[in-house]
Amino acid sequence: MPAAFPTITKIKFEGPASRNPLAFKHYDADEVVAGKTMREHLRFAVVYWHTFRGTGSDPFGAGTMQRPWDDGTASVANAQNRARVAFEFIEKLGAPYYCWHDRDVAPEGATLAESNRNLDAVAKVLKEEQKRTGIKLLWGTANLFSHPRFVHGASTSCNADVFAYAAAQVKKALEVTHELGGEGYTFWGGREGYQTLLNTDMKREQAHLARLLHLAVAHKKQIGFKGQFYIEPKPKEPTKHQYDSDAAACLNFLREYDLLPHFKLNIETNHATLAGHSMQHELEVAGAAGALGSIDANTGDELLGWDTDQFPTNIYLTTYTMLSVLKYGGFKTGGVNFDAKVRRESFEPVDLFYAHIGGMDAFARGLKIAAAIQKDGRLAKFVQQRYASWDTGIGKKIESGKATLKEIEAYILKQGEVAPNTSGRQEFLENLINDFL
Ligand code: XUL
Ligand code: CO
Repeated sequence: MPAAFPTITKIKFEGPASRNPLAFKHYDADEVVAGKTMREHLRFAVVYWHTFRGTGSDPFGAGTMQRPWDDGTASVANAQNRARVAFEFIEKLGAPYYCWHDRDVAPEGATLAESNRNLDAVAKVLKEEQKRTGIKLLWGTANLFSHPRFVHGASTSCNADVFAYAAAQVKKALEVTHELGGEGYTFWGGREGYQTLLNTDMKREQAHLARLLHLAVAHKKQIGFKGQFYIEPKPKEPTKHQYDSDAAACLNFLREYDLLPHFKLNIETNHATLAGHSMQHELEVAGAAGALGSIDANTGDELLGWDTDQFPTNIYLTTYTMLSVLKYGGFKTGGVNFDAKVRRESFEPVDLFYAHIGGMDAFARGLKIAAAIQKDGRLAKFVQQRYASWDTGIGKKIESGKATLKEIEAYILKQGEVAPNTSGRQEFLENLINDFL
């Protein structure tokens, strides 16, 4: 097979002074930062659906992407060829992982049996390529939203047969993920939500979603799949309201249905924005619950109110993201999956390289800056000292649950008035962060 990117060789680290657009300026995979290499910290994953299936179409116009290796057919042979191209790309880029939906890697057939055969045929090539290159699968997932059968949702459909179809599809996607040594499996509720409450039994739909997840947990055990399960919050799009709306809603749902021990969250930046939160907020909600699993690193456009899935280039964003990731002990099974697409106007194959190099460099800088802030210690110390009144005396007693309201009242009656509060020092802390950028 001729090379798909014949003029591009392996992307190297050349350092910040380099002016080569096809080189890393900051991501040096082997450089040790805070005790681990950057490769181990960041665990970058290339996303199959946007990078190899994205056409550049939008609601106003057709696809624009130039992908000379693609013959434009939905044949298995084309999908297998595309898989080889994907590995040429990922290998030249030097990312250690990739992620897919079942229907991105292999074409949907006329029946589930045919779709499963197609998936097996492409998975065979994926497995060969993983072996040849050492690139691994960060997570797999099933596309339960593109086909018209999922018009009313998948597990939350009003039609039980649609639930059954979705469950069967999840079973197969789990098995293929397992076969390919996937380190995780993600559930994003593509159409698990509603357009209008007038036709919706919300309680029943949510119970059905939980049922699917319980079935997946049971099947995972049965086939001996040890990978991590993730839920990916998103508040809306394509439905008006998605049940997995944000990290807090996902955690509440998982707790209510006794699923929390089996799941962590895959937090996506642009989904946080759509939920009216910052990425850091979502990471902190997940991290505090011990459920920070992985991230989808795309960002939105501040002036557009939809999921634009852009590559991350904002150093503040990557710094705050990595501050939270480091704070909660770093990625275990998860990583930085881009889930981003090049702009419709960036249609040449080389743009895929520029996009990923930029995202990887932005995260490398974020990691280095966050590690330096952590090592400096002033930020963490400030927060610790801010709560010092809880470490002794009445604070300690209240926190540990040993004080009654009566005792607390007696304490404050004796005290008279509380000691003056100290400043929150937001500006001081913002300046402190800037010292490291
Ligand atoms: C959609 C989205 C998905 C999930 C995987 O907004 O982020 O692509 O990451 O299904
Ligand atoms: Co995503």
